Amino acid sequence: MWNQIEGAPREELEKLQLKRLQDTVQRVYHLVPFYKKKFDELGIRPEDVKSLEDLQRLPFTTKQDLRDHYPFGLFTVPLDQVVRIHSSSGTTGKPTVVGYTRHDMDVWIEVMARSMSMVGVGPQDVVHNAYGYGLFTGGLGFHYGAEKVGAAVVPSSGGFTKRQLLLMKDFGATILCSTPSFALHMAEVGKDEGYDLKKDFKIRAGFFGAEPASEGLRQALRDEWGLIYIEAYGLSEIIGPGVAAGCPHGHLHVFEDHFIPEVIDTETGEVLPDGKEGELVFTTVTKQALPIIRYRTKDITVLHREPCKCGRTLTVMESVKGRADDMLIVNGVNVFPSQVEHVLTKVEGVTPNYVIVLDKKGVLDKLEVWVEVDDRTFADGIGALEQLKAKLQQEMLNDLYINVRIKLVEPKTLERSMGKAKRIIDKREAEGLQK
Ligand code: DLL
Repeated sequence: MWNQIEGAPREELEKLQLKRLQDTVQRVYHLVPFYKKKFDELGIRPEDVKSLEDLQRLPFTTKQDLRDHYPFGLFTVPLDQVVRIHSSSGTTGKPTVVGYTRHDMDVWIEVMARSMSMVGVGPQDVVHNAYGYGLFTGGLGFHYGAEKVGAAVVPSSGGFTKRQLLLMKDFGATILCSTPSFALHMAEVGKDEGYDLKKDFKIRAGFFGAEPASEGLRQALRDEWGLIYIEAYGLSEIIGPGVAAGCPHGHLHVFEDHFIPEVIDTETGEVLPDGKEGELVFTTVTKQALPIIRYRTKDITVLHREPCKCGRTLTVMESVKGRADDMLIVNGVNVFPSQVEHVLTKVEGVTPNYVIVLDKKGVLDKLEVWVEVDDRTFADGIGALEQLKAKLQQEMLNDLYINVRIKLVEPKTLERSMGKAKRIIDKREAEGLQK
């Protein structure tokens, strides 16, 4: 454990959380007109926050609120105290802008160091960091965390897959940081280049995050690279990566002495008890430049609060199934892309490279999945492909209760992502836009 607080008794942790929450509420109320207005409308004064339960009475903050105050309207400090600015583009509208004071950077580096300590990353390690460097928080977040624990960081960023493989091998990288989809792509290119992934590389663990990954995809990465899969979770609005990190027992621990998690009913906004699935909401309690009260992440998960075998007492969040935005409702049945991915990883003959195409046929939604077959099955000819298609359709029906049209495509024809994979093509929206 990097910091003893990760294993502190719950009462001690909650006392700290309450004190920090009270300070944060005072801070935003007095320094940010947006929060003062919202609190006043609800008739809440900062002094009313007397227990952690009172958090539930506070207003939510959304991505739209950040956009409406673009670029620095929700900052609590003047720019001369800001030492870093990041931004995420999203698909529509203005980008979201986040800022850090020196203190915020120290918090971020601390939680990244805690994440890296999950598998004892230290001076003996070479960390190959293939998260994108730039406005995206992935690259620089992992970079500073790896330096903090004393590892040698290779800031390779995304892209240039063949060169990355060469450097990983020649520098003897022991840790890989990347999106799961890019790690899979690297494995594929590595094999094509004639590498023996387990013999030629020394990767012992990987920090994978920034997008959902099904259990099947995780297992494929473990098998291909022979590594320990550590999950990284976070979002720029809260700090970047380092909001939660997977321990060796596979539990994703939230660093809740800095970020308090809640799960709410997406429709009603009611807080749900532990064990119930809903939308994850975070309140930052130590951030200075951009503290956020009850930020709605749109990520769907479940919280658990039992102590873990690793010794941490921190709340565990289940791996995010997907974003509320990405949930597909196909003729009334809810489906996340990661569930489609999981089915694909169970069937021989296909690769977990896929795209979901949504279309409308009359009033009904039509869901088509384009899947890449592997080289061997492709060589087996038409009969084998027809059988594979029927099998996939049946498995989707068994697992997801929906009829899916499968389109098999040739090996290595779907676009590979260098960062977060784009899995959905929504033709329904495109048609709507044209009108
Ligand atoms: O993706 C930060 C990050 C970088 C996390 C590197 C982990 C590793 P954003 O670009 O702001 O920040 O995107 C945040 O990505 O709300 C989730 O929907 C998704 N996401 C992040 N981690 C995971 C994960 C970074 N482990 C959004 N599983 C979040 C599923 C994830 N989704």
